[in-house]
Amino acid sequence: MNNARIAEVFDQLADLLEFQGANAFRVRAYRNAARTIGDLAEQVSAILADETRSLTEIDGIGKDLSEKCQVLVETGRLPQLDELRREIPESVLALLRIPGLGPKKAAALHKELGINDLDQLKAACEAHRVRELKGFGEKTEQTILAGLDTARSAEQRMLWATADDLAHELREHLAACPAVEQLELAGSYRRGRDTVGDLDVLVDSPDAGQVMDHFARLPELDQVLARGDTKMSVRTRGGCQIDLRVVPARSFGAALQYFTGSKEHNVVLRGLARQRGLKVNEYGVFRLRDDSEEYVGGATEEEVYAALDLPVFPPELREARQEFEWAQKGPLPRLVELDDIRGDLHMHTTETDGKATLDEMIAAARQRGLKYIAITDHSQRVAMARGLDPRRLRAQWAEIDRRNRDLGRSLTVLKGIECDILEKGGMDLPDDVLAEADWVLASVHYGQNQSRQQITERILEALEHPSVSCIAHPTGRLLTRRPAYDVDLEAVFRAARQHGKMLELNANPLRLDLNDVQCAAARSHGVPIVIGTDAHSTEALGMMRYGILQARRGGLTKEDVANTRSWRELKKLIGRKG
Ligand code: DGT
Ligand code: CA
Ligand code: CA
Ligand code: ZN
Repeated sequence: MNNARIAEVFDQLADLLEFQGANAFRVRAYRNAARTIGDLAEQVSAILADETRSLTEIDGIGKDLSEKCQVLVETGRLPQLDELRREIPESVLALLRIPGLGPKKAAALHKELGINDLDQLKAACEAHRVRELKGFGEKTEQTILAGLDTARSAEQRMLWATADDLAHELREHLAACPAVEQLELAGSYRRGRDTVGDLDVLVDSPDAGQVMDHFARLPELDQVLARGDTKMSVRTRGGCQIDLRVVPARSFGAALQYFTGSKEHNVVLRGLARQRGLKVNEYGVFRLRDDSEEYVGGATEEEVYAALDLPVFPPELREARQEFEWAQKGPLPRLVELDDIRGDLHMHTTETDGKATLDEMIAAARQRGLKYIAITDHSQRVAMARGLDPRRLRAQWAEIDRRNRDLGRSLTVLKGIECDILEKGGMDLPDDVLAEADWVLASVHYGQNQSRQQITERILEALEHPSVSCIAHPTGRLLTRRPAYDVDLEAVFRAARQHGKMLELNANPLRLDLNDVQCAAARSHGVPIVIGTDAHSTEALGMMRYGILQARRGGLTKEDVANTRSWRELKKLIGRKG
Protein backbone atom coordinates (compact mmCIF):
# COMPACT_ATOMS: atom_id res chain seq x y z
CA MET A 1 0.00 0.00 0.00
CA ASN A 2 1.43 3.34 -1.04
CA ASN A 3 1.36 6.65 0.81
CA ALA A 4 -1.58 8.05 -1.15
CA ARG A 5 -3.75 5.09 -0.14
CA ILE A 6 -2.70 5.28 3.49
CA ALA A 7 -3.55 8.98 3.49
CA GLU A 8 -6.94 8.20 1.98
CA VAL A 9 -7.68 5.65 4.71
CA PHE A 10 -6.82 8.13 7.48
CA ASP A 11 -9.00 10.75 5.84
CA GLN A 12 -11.92 8.33 5.68
CA LEU A 13 -11.33 7.40 9.28
CA ALA A 14 -11.43 11.07 10.23
CA ASP A 15 -14.66 11.56 8.25
CA LEU A 16 -16.39 8.65 9.91
CA LEU A 17 -15.20 9.57 13.40
CA GLU A 18 -16.31 13.15 12.90
CA PHE A 19 -19.64 11.87 11.66
CA GLN A 20 -19.94 9.90 14.91
CA GLY A 21 -19.09 12.99 16.95
CA ALA A 22 -15.74 11.68 18.15
CA ASN A 23 -13.24 13.76 20.08
CA ALA A 24 -12.07 16.65 17.86
CA PHE A 25 -8.46 16.08 18.88
CA ARG A 26 -8.54 12.52 17.61
CA VAL A 27 -10.14 13.53 14.35
CA ARG A 28 -7.51 16.19 13.82
CA ALA A 29 -4.71 13.74 14.53
CA TYR A 30 -5.91 11.50 11.68
CA ARG A 31 -6.35 14.43 9.31
CA ASN A 32 -2.86 15.71 10.05
CA ALA A 33 -1.43 12.24 9.61
CA ALA A 34 -3.19 11.95 6.24
CA ARG A 35 -1.62 15.20 5.09
CA THR A 36 1.83 14.37 6.45
CA ILE A 37 1.89 10.94 4.85
CA GLY A 38 0.43 12.21 1.59
CA ASP A 39 3.28 14.72 1.32
CA LEU A 40 6.03 12.37 2.45
CA ALA A 41 8.94 12.06 0.01
CA GLU A 42 9.65 8.40 0.77
CA GLN A 43 7.28 5.48 0.99
CA VAL A 44 6.00 4.52 4.45
CA SER A 45 6.43 0.87 3.45
CA ALA A 46 10.14 1.48 2.80
CA ILE A 47 10.63 3.05 6.22
CA LEU A 48 8.80 0.16 7.86
CA ALA A 49 10.96 -2.34 5.99
CA ASP A 50 14.12 -0.68 7.33
CA GLU A 51 14.83 -2.18 10.73
CA THR A 52 17.08 0.67 11.77
CA ARG A 53 14.29 3.22 11.42
CA SER A 54 10.87 3.98 12.86
CA LEU A 55 7.86 5.87 11.58
CA THR A 56 7.74 7.75 14.86
CA GLU A 57 10.68 9.84 13.63
CA ILE A 58 8.10 11.61 11.46
CA ASP A 59 6.51 14.65 13.09
CA GLY A 60 2.94 13.97 14.19
CA ILE A 61 3.21 10.17 13.86
CA GLY A 62 3.11 8.53 17.27
CA LYS A 63 3.07 4.91 18.31
CA ASP A 64 -0.62 4.37 17.56
CA LEU A 65 -0.51 5.84 14.05
CA SER A 66 2.72 4.01 13.33
CA GLU A 67 1.08 0.72 14.25
CA LYS A 68 -1.93 1.49 12.06
CA CYS A 69 0.41 2.20 9.14
CA GLN A 70 2.05 -1.14 9.71
CA VAL A 71 -1.28 -2.99 9.67
CA LEU A 72 -2.26 -1.14 6.50
CA VAL A 73 0.97 -1.92 4.71
CA GLU A 74 0.85 -5.55 5.77
CA THR A 75 -2.83 -6.35 5.23
CA GLY A 76 -4.08 -3.58 2.96
CA ARG A 77 -6.87 -2.70 5.35
CA LEU A 78 -7.67 -1.32 8.77
CA PRO A 79 -10.09 -3.22 11.03
CA GLN A 80 -11.13 0.01 12.74
CA LEU A 81 -12.22 1.52 9.43
CA ASP A 82 -14.09 -1.63 8.44
CA GLU A 83 -15.91 -1.53 11.75
CA LEU A 84 -16.94 2.11 11.40
CA ARG A 85 -18.15 1.40 7.88
CA ARG A 86 -20.45 -1.27 9.23
CA GLU A 87 -21.80 0.91 11.99
CA ILE A 88 -22.76 3.73 9.67
CA PRO A 89 -25.10 2.65 6.87
CA GLU A 90 -23.85 3.15 3.30
CA SER A 91 -26.93 5.22 2.47
CA VAL A 92 -26.09 7.70 5.23
CA LEU A 93 -22.52 7.93 4.04
CA ALA A 94 -23.88 9.02 0.67
CA LEU A 95 -24.67 12.35 2.37
CA LEU A 96 -20.93 12.91 2.67
CA ARG A 97 -20.62 12.76 -1.10
CA ILE A 98 -22.51 16.02 -1.49
CA PRO A 99 -19.89 18.60 -2.33
CA GLY A 100 -19.55 21.09 0.51
CA LEU A 101 -21.40 19.00 3.07
CA GLY A 102 -18.85 17.97 5.69
CA PRO A 103 -19.19 15.13 8.17
CA LYS A 104 -20.44 17.43 10.97
CA LYS A 105 -23.31 18.80 8.91
CA ALA A 106 -24.14 15.37 7.54
CA ALA A 107 -24.25 13.97 11.06
CA ALA A 108 -26.57 16.77 12.18
CA LEU A 109 -28.95 16.01 9.32
CA HIS A 110 -28.91 12.34 10.26
CA LYS A 111 -29.34 12.87 13.99
CA GLU A 112 -31.64 15.90 14.12
CA LEU A 113 -33.85 15.20 11.12
CA GLY A 114 -33.51 11.43 10.93
CA ILE A 115 -32.31 11.63 7.33
CA ASN A 116 -30.98 8.28 6.16
CA ASP A 117 -30.39 8.73 2.46
CA LEU A 118 -30.24 11.17 -0.42
CA ASP A 119 -33.95 10.93 -1.24
CA GLN A 120 -34.95 11.87 2.28
CA LEU A 121 -32.46 14.71 2.20
CA LYS A 122 -33.95 16.05 -1.02
CA ALA A 123 -37.44 15.95 0.46
CA ALA A 124 -36.28 17.74 3.62
CA CYS A 125 -34.63 20.50 1.58
CA GLU A 126 -37.70 20.97 -0.55
CA ALA A 127 -39.89 21.18 2.55
CA HIS A 128 -37.46 23.81 3.93
CA ARG A 129 -36.84 21.73 7.02
CA VAL A 130 -33.08 21.87 6.63
CA ARG A 131 -32.76 25.64 7.02
CA GLU A 132 -34.33 25.38 10.48
CA LEU A 133 -31.31 23.52 11.81
CA LYS A 134 -28.65 25.36 13.73
CA GLY A 135 -25.71 26.22 11.47
CA PHE A 136 -27.75 25.68 8.29
CA GLY A 137 -29.47 28.28 6.16
CA GLU A 138 -31.26 28.84 2.91
CA LYS A 139 -27.96 28.82 1.12
CA THR A 140 -26.97 25.44 2.53
CA GLU A 141 -30.26 24.04 1.29
CA GLN A 142 -29.48 25.28 -2.21
CA THR A 143 -25.95 23.90 -2.09
CA ILE A 144 -27.35 20.53 -1.07
CA LEU A 145 -29.97 20.47 -3.81
CA ALA A 146 -27.34 21.42 -6.38
CA GLY A 147 -25.00 18.68 -5.17
CA LEU A 148 -27.52 15.84 -5.09
CA ASP A 149 -26.82 14.67 -8.61
CA THR A 150 -23.09 14.56 -8.03
CA ALA A 151 -23.60 12.53 -4.89
CA ARG A 152 -25.95 10.19 -6.71
CA SER A 153 -23.61 9.57 -9.61
CA ALA A 154 -20.75 8.98 -7.19
CA GLU A 155 -22.96 6.38 -5.62
CA GLN A 156 -23.72 4.63 -8.86
CA ARG A 157 -21.36 1.86 -9.74
CA MET A 158 -22.48 -0.98 -11.93
CA LEU A 159 -21.69 -4.65 -11.54
CA TRP A 160 -18.77 -5.78 -13.68
CA ALA A 161 -21.12 -8.12 -15.55
CA THR A 162 -23.39 -5.19 -16.44
CA ALA A 163 -20.40 -3.22 -17.68
CA ASP A 164 -19.35 -6.25 -19.70
CA ASP A 165 -22.68 -6.40 -21.54
CA LEU A 166 -22.43 -2.71 -22.36
CA ALA A 167 -18.80 -3.13 -23.40
CA HIS A 168 -19.78 -5.79 -25.93
CA GLU A 169 -22.45 -3.59 -27.48
CA LEU A 170 -20.02 -0.72 -27.60
CA ARG A 171 -17.32 -2.79 -29.26
CA GLU A 172 -19.72 -4.06 -31.88
CA HIS A 173 -21.00 -0.58 -32.64
CA LEU A 174 -17.58 1.09 -32.91
CA ALA A 175 -16.05 -1.78 -34.89
CA ALA A 176 -18.47 -0.86 -37.70
CA CYS A 177 -16.85 2.57 -38.06
CA PRO A 178 -14.32 2.49 -40.95
CA ALA A 179 -12.11 5.12 -39.31
CA VAL A 180 -11.41 2.86 -36.30
CA GLU A 181 -7.99 1.17 -36.54
CA GLN A 182 -7.67 -0.26 -33.02
CA LEU A 183 -10.14 -0.39 -30.18
CA GLU A 184 -9.69 -1.30 -26.52
CA LEU A 185 -11.64 -0.87 -23.31
CA ALA A 186 -9.57 0.40 -20.42
CA GLY A 187 -10.25 1.54 -16.83
CA SER A 188 -11.59 -0.54 -13.97
CA TYR A 189 -13.52 -2.65 -16.48
CA ARG A 190 -10.29 -3.94 -18.00
CA ARG A 191 -8.82 -4.48 -14.55
CA GLY A 192 -11.85 -6.62 -13.71
CA ARG A 193 -12.94 -4.69 -10.62
CA ASP A 194 -16.12 -6.14 -9.11
CA THR A 195 -17.95 -2.90 -9.79
CA VAL A 196 -17.27 -0.31 -12.47
CA GLY A 197 -17.86 3.45 -12.25
CA ASP A 198 -17.76 4.24 -15.95
CA LEU A 199 -16.45 2.71 -19.15
CA ASP A 200 -13.30 4.09 -20.74
CA VAL A 201 -12.86 3.30 -24.40
CA LEU A 202 -9.79 4.04 -26.51
CA VAL A 203 -9.65 4.24 -30.26
CA ASP A 204 -6.67 4.56 -32.54
CA SER A 205 -7.79 6.54 -35.56
CA PRO A 206 -6.52 9.21 -37.96
CA ASP A 207 -9.98 10.82 -37.96
CA ALA A 208 -11.31 11.57 -34.46
CA GLY A 209 -14.28 13.53 -35.82
CA GLN A 210 -15.61 10.59 -37.79
CA VAL A 211 -15.20 8.23 -34.81
CA MET A 212 -17.05 10.61 -32.50
CA ASP A 213 -19.87 11.12 -35.00
CA HIS A 214 -20.23 7.36 -35.14
CA PHE A 215 -20.06 7.08 -31.36
CA ALA A 216 -22.92 9.59 -31.11
CA ARG A 217 -25.13 7.11 -32.99
CA LEU A 218 -24.72 4.40 -30.31
CA PRO A 219 -28.19 2.82 -30.00
CA GLU A 220 -27.99 2.91 -26.20
CA LEU A 221 -27.15 6.62 -26.14
CA ASP A 222 -29.20 8.95 -24.00
CA GLN A 223 -27.20 12.15 -23.90
CA VAL A 224 -23.86 13.56 -25.03
CA LEU A 225 -22.31 15.04 -21.90
CA ALA A 226 -19.24 16.63 -23.50
CA ARG A 227 -17.40 16.63 -26.80
CA GLY A 228 -13.94 17.99 -27.53
CA ASP A 229 -11.40 17.44 -30.31
CA THR A 230 -10.36 13.92 -29.26
CA LYS A 231 -12.48 13.24 -26.20
CA MET A 232 -16.16 12.64 -25.75
CA SER A 233 -18.38 11.55 -22.87
CA VAL A 234 -21.91 10.20 -23.14
CA ARG A 235 -24.55 8.80 -20.88
CA THR A 236 -26.49 5.69 -21.87
CA ARG A 237 -30.17 5.12 -21.25
CA GLY A 238 -29.18 2.75 -18.48
CA GLY A 239 -27.47 5.70 -16.77
CA CYS A 240 -23.91 4.58 -17.44
CA GLN A 241 -21.22 7.00 -18.50
CA ILE A 242 -18.82 6.15 -21.32
CA ASP A 243 -15.65 8.15 -21.92
CA LEU A 244 -14.18 7.88 -25.42
CA ARG A 245 -10.67 9.02 -26.30
CA VAL A 246 -9.22 8.98 -29.78
CA VAL A 247 -5.43 8.81 -30.01
CA PRO A 248 -2.82 8.43 -32.77
CA ALA A 249 -1.20 5.01 -33.31
CA ARG A 250 2.14 5.99 -31.74
CA SER A 251 0.32 6.77 -28.45
CA PHE A 252 -2.19 3.95 -28.42
CA GLY A 253 -0.26 1.67 -26.06
CA ALA A 254 0.67 4.52 -23.75
CA ALA A 255 -2.92 5.68 -23.60
CA LEU A 256 -4.14 2.15 -23.01
CA GLN A 257 -1.66 1.78 -20.18
CA TYR A 258 -2.53 5.16 -18.70
CA PHE A 259 -6.30 4.81 -18.87
CA THR A 260 -6.30 1.23 -17.67
CA GLY A 261 -4.88 2.50 -14.42
CA SER A 262 -5.23 2.07 -11.64
CA LYS A 263 -4.27 5.56 -10.71
CA GLU A 264 -2.18 4.11 -7.88
CA HIS A 265 -0.39 1.72 -10.23
CA ASN A 266 0.37 4.63 -12.56
CA VAL A 267 1.77 6.71 -9.73
CA VAL A 268 4.30 4.00 -8.93
CA LEU A 269 5.13 3.58 -12.60
CA ARG A 270 5.82 7.28 -13.07
CA GLY A 271 8.08 7.21 -10.03
CA LEU A 272 10.11 4.34 -11.47
CA ALA A 273 10.35 6.19 -14.78
CA ARG A 274 11.66 9.32 -13.10
CA GLN A 275 14.46 7.32 -11.47
CA ARG A 276 15.63 6.41 -14.97
CA GLY A 277 15.38 9.86 -16.44
CA LEU A 278 12.21 8.93 -18.29
CA LYS A 279 8.73 10.37 -18.40
CA VAL A 280 5.61 8.25 -18.91
CA ASN A 281 2.26 9.74 -19.76
CA GLU A 282 -0.75 8.99 -21.97
CA TYR A 283 1.21 10.07 -25.09
CA GLY A 284 4.20 7.81 -24.69
CA VAL A 285 7.50 7.22 -22.94
CA PHE A 286 10.01 10.04 -23.26
CA ARG A 287 13.69 10.39 -22.43
CA LEU A 288 14.33 13.71 -20.74
CA ARG A 289 17.23 15.69 -22.20
CA ASP A 290 18.46 19.05 -20.98
CA ASP A 291 15.96 21.03 -22.99
CA SER A 292 13.97 18.47 -24.94
CA GLU A 293 12.14 15.16 -24.76
CA GLU A 294 12.79 12.21 -27.01
CA TYR A 295 9.94 9.80 -27.77
CA VAL A 296 11.10 6.30 -26.81
CA GLY A 297 7.90 4.35 -27.43
CA GLY A 298 4.20 4.08 -26.74
CA ALA A 299 2.53 2.33 -29.68
CA THR A 300 1.94 -0.76 -27.53
CA GLU A 301 1.75 -1.47 -23.81
CA GLU A 302 4.79 -3.73 -24.25
CA GLU A 303 6.84 -0.72 -25.32
CA VAL A 304 5.79 1.23 -22.25
CA TYR A 305 6.60 -1.48 -19.73
CA ALA A 306 9.72 -2.67 -21.58
CA ALA A 307 11.19 0.84 -21.38
CA LEU A 308 11.13 0.36 -17.60
CA ASP A 309 12.30 -3.26 -17.70
CA LEU A 310 8.92 -4.36 -16.42
CA PRO A 311 6.65 -7.16 -17.61
CA VAL A 312 3.25 -6.31 -19.09
CA PHE A 313 1.23 -6.78 -15.92
CA PRO A 314 -2.09 -8.55 -16.41
CA PRO A 315 -4.61 -5.70 -15.97
CA GLU A 316 -6.15 -7.50 -12.99
CA LEU A 317 -2.93 -6.99 -11.03
CA ARG A 318 -2.56 -3.26 -11.65
CA GLU A 319 -3.67 -2.03 -8.25
CA ALA A 320 -0.31 -1.16 -6.68
CA ARG A 321 -0.70 -4.02 -4.25
CA GLN A 322 2.13 -6.49 -4.73
CA GLU A 323 2.72 -6.50 -8.49
CA PHE A 324 5.85 -4.35 -8.49
CA GLU A 325 7.37 -6.37 -5.68
CA TRP A 326 6.67 -9.57 -7.62
CA ALA A 327 8.13 -8.17 -10.82
CA GLN A 328 11.30 -7.29 -8.95
CA LYS A 329 11.71 -10.85 -7.70
CA GLY A 330 11.27 -12.63 -11.03
CA PRO A 331 8.55 -13.68 -13.43
CA LEU A 332 5.00 -12.84 -12.37
CA PRO A 333 2.84 -15.70 -11.09
CA ARG A 334 0.82 -17.39 -13.81
CA LEU A 335 -2.71 -16.44 -12.84
CA VAL A 336 -5.53 -18.97 -12.93
CA GLU A 337 -7.53 -19.14 -16.20
CA LEU A 338 -11.02 -20.30 -17.08
CA ASP A 339 -9.56 -23.25 -19.00
CA ASP A 340 -7.92 -24.51 -15.81
CA ILE A 341 -11.31 -25.17 -14.18
CA ARG A 342 -12.40 -28.80 -14.13
CA GLY A 343 -15.41 -28.85 -11.84
CA ASP A 344 -18.17 -26.70 -10.38
CA LEU A 345 -19.10 -27.34 -6.76
CA HIS A 346 -22.10 -25.09 -6.19
CA MET A 347 -25.41 -25.33 -8.08
CA HIS A 348 -29.14 -25.74 -7.53
CA THR A 349 -31.93 -27.63 -9.29
CA THR A 350 -35.72 -27.49 -9.46
CA GLU A 351 -35.70 -29.65 -6.33
CA THR A 352 -35.26 -26.32 -4.48
CA ASP A 353 -35.00 -22.87 -6.09
CA GLY A 354 -33.17 -23.70 -9.33
CA LYS A 355 -34.82 -23.28 -12.73
CA ALA A 356 -33.35 -26.41 -14.34
CA THR A 357 -33.78 -30.08 -13.45
CA LEU A 358 -30.99 -32.39 -12.40
CA ASP A 359 -30.82 -33.84 -15.92
CA GLU A 360 -30.72 -30.40 -17.52
CA MET A 361 -27.89 -29.31 -15.22
CA ILE A 362 -26.00 -32.51 -16.04
CA ALA A 363 -26.40 -31.99 -19.78
CA ALA A 364 -25.30 -28.36 -19.52
CA ALA A 365 -22.26 -29.29 -17.43
CA ARG A 366 -21.20 -31.90 -19.99
CA GLN A 367 -21.61 -29.40 -22.78
CA ARG A 368 -19.26 -27.06 -20.95
CA GLY A 369 -16.70 -29.82 -20.65
CA LEU A 370 -16.81 -30.00 -16.86
CA LYS A 371 -15.44 -33.23 -15.36
CA TYR A 372 -17.44 -33.08 -12.14
CA ILE A 373 -20.26 -31.09 -10.56
CA ALA A 374 -21.75 -31.05 -7.09
CA ILE A 375 -25.50 -30.65 -6.78
CA THR A 376 -25.89 -28.40 -3.75
CA ASP A 377 -29.55 -27.62 -3.21
CA HIS A 378 -30.70 -25.82 -0.08
CA SER A 379 -31.38 -27.51 3.26
CA GLN A 380 -34.72 -27.47 5.07
CA ARG A 381 -34.22 -24.17 6.97
CA VAL A 382 -34.56 -22.30 3.67
CA ALA A 383 -38.30 -22.89 3.57
CA MET A 384 -38.84 -20.19 0.94
CA ALA A 385 -36.82 -22.28 -1.49
CA ARG A 386 -38.47 -25.53 -0.36
CA GLY A 387 -35.19 -26.63 1.23
CA LEU A 388 -34.51 -30.37 1.48
CA ASP A 389 -35.20 -32.46 4.57
CA PRO A 390 -33.24 -35.71 5.05
CA ARG A 391 -35.84 -37.79 3.20
CA ARG A 392 -35.97 -35.62 0.07
CA LEU A 393 -32.21 -35.16 0.10
CA ARG A 394 -31.59 -38.91 0.22
CA ALA A 395 -34.07 -39.37 -2.61
CA GLN A 396 -32.10 -36.86 -4.68
CA TRP A 397 -28.86 -38.64 -3.87
CA ALA A 398 -30.37 -41.95 -5.02
CA GLU A 399 -31.21 -40.25 -8.33
CA ILE A 400 -27.63 -39.00 -8.56
CA ASP A 401 -26.28 -42.53 -7.97
CA ARG A 402 -28.39 -43.76 -10.88
CA ARG A 403 -27.17 -40.94 -13.16
CA ASN A 404 -23.54 -41.67 -12.31
CA ARG A 405 -23.94 -45.28 -13.39
CA ASP A 406 -25.13 -44.13 -16.82
CA LEU A 407 -22.63 -41.32 -17.18
CA GLY A 408 -19.58 -43.49 -16.71
CA ARG A 409 -16.38 -41.44 -16.82
CA SER A 410 -17.60 -38.47 -18.84
CA LEU A 411 -18.89 -36.59 -15.81
CA THR A 412 -19.03 -37.29 -12.09
CA VAL A 413 -22.04 -35.92 -10.26
CA LEU A 414 -21.35 -35.41 -6.56
CA LYS A 415 -23.91 -35.80 -3.85
CA GLY A 416 -23.83 -32.36 -2.28
CA ILE A 417 -25.86 -30.02 -0.14
CA GLU A 418 -25.78 -26.32 0.71
CA CYS A 419 -26.51 -26.75 4.38
CA ASP A 420 -27.54 -23.74 6.44
CA ILE A 421 -25.64 -22.83 9.56
CA LEU A 422 -28.52 -22.26 11.97
CA GLU A 423 -29.03 -18.95 13.79
CA LYS A 424 -28.41 -20.56 17.16
CA GLY A 425 -25.39 -22.40 15.77
CA GLY A 426 -25.12 -25.92 14.45
CA MET A 427 -25.97 -27.46 11.10
CA ASP A 428 -29.45 -27.64 9.58
CA LEU A 429 -29.21 -31.42 8.90
CA PRO A 430 -28.32 -34.35 11.19
CA ASP A 431 -24.71 -35.53 11.27
CA ASP A 432 -25.52 -38.97 9.87
CA VAL A 433 -27.09 -37.39 6.77
CA LEU A 434 -24.21 -34.98 6.21
CA ALA A 435 -21.75 -37.86 6.60
CA GLU A 436 -23.24 -39.51 3.49
CA ALA A 437 -22.53 -36.48 1.28
CA ASP A 438 -19.56 -36.16 -1.08
CA TRP A 439 -19.46 -32.39 -0.70
CA VAL A 440 -21.01 -30.15 1.98
CA LEU A 441 -21.20 -26.38 1.59
CA ALA A 442 -22.07 -24.56 4.81
CA SER A 443 -23.83 -21.19 4.49
CA VAL A 444 -25.01 -18.35 6.68
CA HIS A 445 -28.34 -17.22 5.21
CA TYR A 446 -30.20 -16.26 8.39
CA GLY A 447 -29.23 -14.20 11.40
CA GLN A 448 -26.92 -11.98 9.38
CA ASN A 449 -27.43 -9.09 11.79
CA GLN A 450 -25.95 -10.96 14.71
CA SER A 451 -22.82 -9.70 16.43
CA ARG A 452 -19.37 -10.32 15.01
CA GLN A 453 -18.72 -12.81 17.79
CA GLN A 454 -21.92 -14.78 17.17
CA ILE A 455 -21.50 -15.02 13.42
CA THR A 456 -17.82 -15.88 13.68
CA GLU A 457 -18.60 -18.58 16.27
CA ARG A 458 -21.23 -20.13 14.00
CA ILE A 459 -18.83 -20.31 11.07
CA LEU A 460 -15.94 -21.62 13.17
CA GLU A 461 -18.20 -24.34 14.53
CA ALA A 462 -19.20 -25.32 10.99
CA LEU A 463 -15.53 -25.52 10.01
CA GLU A 464 -14.97 -27.94 12.88
CA HIS A 465 -17.79 -30.21 11.69
CA PRO A 466 -16.19 -33.31 10.19
CA SER A 467 -18.54 -33.44 7.18
CA VAL A 468 -18.33 -29.79 6.12
CA SER A 469 -16.07 -29.27 3.09
CA CYS A 470 -16.32 -25.56 2.41
CA ILE A 471 -17.98 -22.31 3.55
CA ALA A 472 -20.08 -20.80 0.75
CA HIS A 473 -20.14 -17.02 0.13
CA PRO A 474 -18.29 -16.46 3.42
CA THR A 475 -19.18 -12.77 3.96
CA GLY A 476 -22.74 -12.64 2.60
CA ARG A 477 -22.30 -9.34 0.77
CA LEU A 478 -24.49 -8.40 -2.17
CA LEU A 479 -22.75 -5.81 -4.30
CA THR A 480 -24.54 -2.44 -4.54
CA ARG A 481 -27.27 -3.81 -2.25
CA ARG A 482 -26.14 -5.24 1.04
CA PRO A 483 -22.86 -5.06 2.92
CA ALA A 484 -21.06 -8.09 4.29
CA TYR A 485 -22.14 -9.39 7.66
CA ASP A 486 -19.75 -8.83 10.51
CA VAL A 487 -17.30 -11.72 10.64
CA ASP A 488 -13.72 -12.15 11.79
CA LEU A 489 -12.24 -13.48 8.57
CA GLU A 490 -8.78 -13.88 10.06
CA ALA A 491 -10.23 -16.37 12.54
CA VAL A 492 -12.10 -18.10 9.70
CA PHE A 493 -8.89 -18.40 7.65
CA ARG A 494 -7.00 -19.87 10.60
CA ALA A 495 -9.75 -22.38 11.38
CA ALA A 496 -10.12 -23.39 7.73
CA ARG A 497 -6.41 -24.01 7.55
CA GLN A 498 -6.42 -25.94 10.82
CA HIS A 499 -9.27 -28.23 9.81
CA GLY A 500 -8.31 -28.65 6.17
CA LYS A 501 -11.41 -26.88 4.87
CA MET A 502 -11.92 -24.68 1.83
CA LEU A 503 -13.51 -21.30 1.25
CA GLU A 504 -15.65 -20.35 -1.70
CA LEU A 505 -15.23 -17.58 -4.17
CA ASN A 506 -18.87 -17.38 -5.21
CA ALA A 507 -18.82 -16.36 -8.87
CA ASN A 508 -22.27 -14.79 -9.01
CA PRO A 509 -21.56 -11.22 -10.21
CA LEU A 510 -23.72 -9.83 -7.40
CA ARG A 511 -21.71 -11.70 -4.78
CA LEU A 512 -18.06 -12.26 -5.79
CA ASP A 513 -17.58 -13.45 -2.23
CA LEU A 514 -14.78 -13.86 -1.03
CA ASN A 515 -13.60 -10.75 -2.84
CA ASP A 516 -10.19 -10.31 -4.49
CA VAL A 517 -8.34 -9.04 -1.43
CA GLN A 518 -9.88 -11.67 0.82
CA CYS A 519 -8.88 -14.40 -1.63
CA ALA A 520 -5.31 -13.16 -1.43
CA ALA A 521 -5.52 -13.26 2.36
CA ALA A 522 -6.93 -16.80 2.33
CA ARG A 523 -4.10 -17.84 0.06
CA SER A 524 -1.51 -16.41 2.42
CA HIS A 525 -3.04 -18.58 5.13
CA GLY A 526 -2.74 -21.64 2.88
CA VAL A 527 -6.49 -22.06 2.49
CA PRO A 528 -7.64 -23.44 -0.89
CA ILE A 529 -10.25 -21.40 -2.74
CA VAL A 530 -13.11 -23.09 -4.61
CA ILE A 531 -14.74 -21.03 -7.35
CA GLY A 532 -18.42 -21.99 -7.55
CA THR A 533 -21.11 -20.52 -9.78
CA ASP A 534 -24.07 -21.03 -7.42
CA ALA A 535 -25.96 -21.58 -10.69
CA HIS A 536 -29.74 -21.53 -10.46
CA SER A 537 -30.06 -22.19 -14.21
CA THR A 538 -28.07 -23.89 -16.97
CA GLU A 539 -26.80 -20.57 -18.39
CA ALA A 540 -25.59 -19.51 -14.96
CA LEU A 541 -22.87 -22.17 -15.15
CA GLY A 542 -21.22 -19.56 -17.40
CA MET A 543 -20.72 -17.26 -14.43
CA MET A 544 -17.49 -19.07 -13.67
CA ARG A 545 -15.56 -16.42 -15.62
CA TYR A 546 -16.64 -13.66 -13.21
CA GLY A 547 -15.13 -15.65 -10.38
CA ILE A 548 -11.94 -16.25 -12.37
CA LEU A 549 -11.48 -12.52 -12.82
CA GLN A 550 -11.62 -11.89 -9.06
CA ALA A 551 -9.33 -14.84 -8.34
CA ARG A 552 -6.81 -13.34 -10.77
CA ARG A 553 -7.11 -9.96 -9.06
CA GLY A 554 -6.30 -11.76 -5.83
CA GLY A 555 -3.15 -13.12 -7.48
CA LEU A 556 -4.34 -16.74 -7.36
CA THR A 557 -2.64 -19.33 -9.52
CA LYS A 558 -4.01 -22.64 -10.74
CA GLU A 559 -2.56 -24.32 -7.62
CA ASP A 560 -4.46 -21.99 -5.29
CA VAL A 561 -7.85 -22.85 -6.79
CA ALA A 562 -8.97 -26.30 -5.67
CA ASN A 563 -11.42 -27.01 -8.49
CA THR A 564 -8.66 -26.86 -11.10
CA ARG A 565 -7.80 -30.31 -9.76
CA SER A 566 -9.49 -33.58 -10.57
CA TRP A 567 -12.14 -34.61 -8.04
CA ARG A 568 -9.83 -37.36 -6.81
CA GLU A 569 -7.06 -34.87 -6.10
CA LEU A 570 -9.39 -32.28 -4.63
CA LYS A 571 -10.86 -34.83 -2.25
CA LYS A 572 -7.42 -35.51 -0.82
CA LEU A 573 -7.16 -31.85 0.20
CA ILE A 574 -10.32 -31.90 2.33
CA GLY A 575 -9.61 -32.57 5.95
CA ARG A 576 -5.87 -32.37 5.45
CA LYS A 577 -4.65 -30.87 8.71
CA GLY A 578 -2.58 -27.72 8.52
P1 DGT B 1 -14.04 3.63 -12.09
O1 DGT B 1 -14.43 4.16 -13.42
O2 DGT B 1 -14.38 4.54 -10.98
O3 DGT B 1 -14.55 2.26 -11.83
O4 DGT B 1 -12.43 3.49 -12.04
P2 DGT B 1 -11.35 3.73 -13.18
O5 DGT B 1 -10.08 3.16 -12.68
O6 DGT B 1 -11.86 3.26 -14.50
O7 DGT B 1 -11.17 5.31 -13.15
P3 DGT B 1 -11.51 6.45 -14.21
O8 DGT B 1 -12.61 6.06 -15.14
O9 DGT B 1 -11.72 7.68 -13.41
O10 DGT B 1 -10.16 6.65 -15.00
C1 DGT B 1 -9.65 5.63 -15.82
C2 DGT B 1 -8.16 5.51 -15.63
O11 DGT B 1 -7.51 6.70 -16.08
C3 DGT B 1 -7.71 5.36 -14.19
O12 DGT B 1 -7.76 4.04 -13.75
C4 DGT B 1 -6.29 5.87 -14.27
C5 DGT B 1 -6.38 6.95 -15.31
N1 DGT B 1 -6.52 8.25 -14.65
C6 DGT B 1 -7.63 9.02 -14.61
N2 DGT B 1 -7.40 10.14 -13.95
C7 DGT B 1 -6.14 10.10 -13.53
C8 DGT B 1 -5.29 10.98 -12.78
O13 DGT B 1 -5.68 12.05 -12.34
N3 DGT B 1 -4.02 10.55 -12.56
C9 DGT B 1 -3.56 9.35 -13.02
N4 DGT B 1 -2.30 8.99 -12.77
N5 DGT B 1 -4.32 8.53 -13.72
C10 DGT B 1 -5.58 8.89 -13.98
CA1 CA C 1 -13.72 4.00 -15.54
CA1 CA D 1 -13.69 7.46 -16.88
ZN1 ZN E 1 -26.32 -21.75 -3.37
